[in-house]
Amino acid sequence: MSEPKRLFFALELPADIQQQIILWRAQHFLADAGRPIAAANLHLTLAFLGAISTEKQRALESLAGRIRQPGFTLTLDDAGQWLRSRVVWLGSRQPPRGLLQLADMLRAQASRSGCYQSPQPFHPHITLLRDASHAVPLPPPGFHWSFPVTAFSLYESHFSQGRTRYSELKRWTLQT
Ligand code: 2AM
Repeated sequence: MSEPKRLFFALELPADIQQQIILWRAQHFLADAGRPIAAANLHLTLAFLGAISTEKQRALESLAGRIRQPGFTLTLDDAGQWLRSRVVWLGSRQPPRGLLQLADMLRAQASRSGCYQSPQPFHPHITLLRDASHAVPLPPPGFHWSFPVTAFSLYESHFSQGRTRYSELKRWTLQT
């Protein structure tokens, strides 16, 4: 039997926006603010699944494939810090309804399949810095990225040689 994998559903960010975000981050955060997430690892988690067996993975993939939902536009215009989880994040002042519906659906499917889901409301965010244990000044408002979301994906998180890598396992297209 294969080892359980650490999986999550997430939205990918377009590569040009990942690059713009890391340039903006370098301009607005000091080097000691926290550990920066690599451009290619910037993503927005919809539902975290934890360590999942192949059998449960297949069941969750089949449920995800039944989701019928239109795409939406995501705007990133908010930033904050959670001192408890030592994370600095980028998010949306007004998350689109489509994003909240998609995350709710995936979280409900995960929960019904026995994956623990926090009862806390979903707070869509893209982690920019980890290990940010001291309060950091946040960039002035006015930053803004917008892009169409046309798909969501299942990712595996691997940790090896001190680095985390995410690989996309499967992708589902949203309706146009
Ligand atoms: P984070 O960036 O806020 O830490 C892969 O680890 C992704 O899953 C990250 O986006 C991470 O969110 C999220 N994640 C990891 N552990 C989690 C948990 N226990 N609950 C919810 N999301 C989690």
